[in-house]
Amino acid sequence: EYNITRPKGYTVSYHFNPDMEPHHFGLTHPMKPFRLTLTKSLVTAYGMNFAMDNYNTRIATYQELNSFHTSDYLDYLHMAPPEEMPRDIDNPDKEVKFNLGGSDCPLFHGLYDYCSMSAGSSLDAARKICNKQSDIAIAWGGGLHHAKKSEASGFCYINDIVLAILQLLRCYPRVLYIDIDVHHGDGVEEAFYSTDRVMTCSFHKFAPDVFFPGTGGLDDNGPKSEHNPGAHHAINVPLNDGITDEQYGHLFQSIIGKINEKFRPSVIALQCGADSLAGDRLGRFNLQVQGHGACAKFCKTFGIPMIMFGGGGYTPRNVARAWAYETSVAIDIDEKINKIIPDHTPWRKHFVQEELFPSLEQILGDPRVNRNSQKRLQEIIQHVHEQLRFVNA
Ligand code: VJV
Ligand code: CA
Ligand code: ZN
Repeated sequence: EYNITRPKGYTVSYHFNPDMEPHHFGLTHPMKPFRLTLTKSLVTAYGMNFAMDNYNTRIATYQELNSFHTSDYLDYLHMAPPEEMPRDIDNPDKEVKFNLGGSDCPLFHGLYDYCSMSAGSSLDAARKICNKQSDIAIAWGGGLHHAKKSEASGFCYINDIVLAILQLLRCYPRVLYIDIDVHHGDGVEEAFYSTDRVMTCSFHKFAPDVFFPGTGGLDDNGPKSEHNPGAHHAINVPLNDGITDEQYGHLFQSIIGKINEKFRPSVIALQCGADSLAGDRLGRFNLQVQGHGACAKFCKTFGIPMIMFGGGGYTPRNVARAWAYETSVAIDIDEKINKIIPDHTPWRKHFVQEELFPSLEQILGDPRVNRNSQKRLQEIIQHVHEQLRFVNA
């Protein structure tokens, strides 16, 4: 038994729109909006709602979406009729506009509302941070990092992160964007490629032509011209299959620690894509819930405001464990529940008795072979530290 009370000295806010859940990308599409409800249930089941300000968020307006996305694209997103079957399977010759209507980004019923809800949550989170009414704002319905200003990409239609960062830039001089989704945060990187007010840093599986989206190599560090303010302000950490908590934690702390020292961000935007967990349907890494959550915990030690976004995550029960655990990190009770939430499985006792789970470590799914050598990881750290020599905020 434990009592959950508000963390001392700072405020955490949780931004959620229950109407996102009923939306469907299609029965077998990997993106399942109900993982947001699953997360929220776990958060309330542990009483964490008592330690935070909880907001049911509004829908973003057309004008707000228009601060990044073009009118052409938004109008089409608004008007395009839902289709029964993804075009590229059903009818490969039919025209695809703005990359809408393929099997990755299907046109489903209520799509525009769904996108406006996701963006609305992230914008509300950013506003609470700007107003100083919140120190850590959580928007698990956001984090859709692939969307471009006139194009849908990789399950993302509206880039809520870009919209939220644009809002933060009105009140803060420098924003650090960190992306621990297993995919490269290409949309956010591209949007802020030419400015030194936003530094982007993505950790991802990198294998061009094999793994989506194929960008984000170690040498992609922003515009190559030294006269462009964005030079050296894009950091990429390309990884191989099977990286472990220990390796990831070491990389994350040495890279993000150094960025914090050199760039001195005034606020952090952390994309917490949960497809970097072991056992993810699309992912390739071996992170446990604790290792994933350690990233948020480390960012918190800088004592600056932070937004935590969702993102990928395709094994819903694991997504809920990770985001509920990260919520507990935000409100500072992660030590109390360190084992409970990461291992939360309704029928776990039964499985353990049946010896279906030889060890709790494997609760997320079978680990993948680790293809990250210590030598390579050291080279990555070295390269990033060299980039940061050019950065002085
Ligand atoms: O790899 C791709 C693109 C293809 C074309 C489309 N086919 C279906 C797959 C290959 C080249 N797309 C990726 C997109 C990943 C998006 C990740 C998003 C995020 O986590 O970073 C942020 C929210 C991809 N990988 C796997 C699939 N698509 C995939 C899509 C499906 C599917 C199974 C796998 C779509 C529909 C259905 N099954 C029924
Ligand atoms: Ca990433
Ligand atoms: Zn992803």
